[in-house]
Amino acid sequence: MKLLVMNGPNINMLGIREPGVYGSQTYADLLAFIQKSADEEGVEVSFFQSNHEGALVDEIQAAYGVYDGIILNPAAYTHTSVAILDALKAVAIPTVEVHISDVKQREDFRQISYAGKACVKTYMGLGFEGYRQALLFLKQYLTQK
Ligand code: CA2
Repeated sequence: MKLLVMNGPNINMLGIREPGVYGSQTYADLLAFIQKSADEEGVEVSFFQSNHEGALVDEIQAAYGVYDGIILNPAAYTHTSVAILDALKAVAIPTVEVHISDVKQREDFRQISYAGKACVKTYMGLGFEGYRQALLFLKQYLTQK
């Protein structure tokens, strides 16, 4: 089982600012955490992070026929990007949306998720643990399919 873990803009800055919202661990710590979870579950993972909407769309398209599932934190593009939503619909790869913070408790402009409309599940407000929950969910979801 091959999963692609995608993160959007500024997630590479984790641990550098706003520790009150996103924690004090870095993006490298996040990758190490997910890799450890994947190894424990016998799942193959690849990682992709970009600050560019089109690059994220390109990567979703390139995932077609390669990955069984996607774990996606589109970051700020969650709330703006119909292009990412359309790409997810085009490839129809089971995708789980993850947010480190609890976006439901935050500003009005974070209350819409376009990408989430194409996702089979969403985890938010669990910190890094949300990515592990997404991995566990996809493993079960793809095994049952
Ligand atoms: O909670 C999440 O995971 C978010 O996707 C994070 C996005 C935000 O726009 C979404 O509404 C919720 C922002 C990621 C920015 O990450 C930073 C990291 C360090 C310092 C500042 C921002």
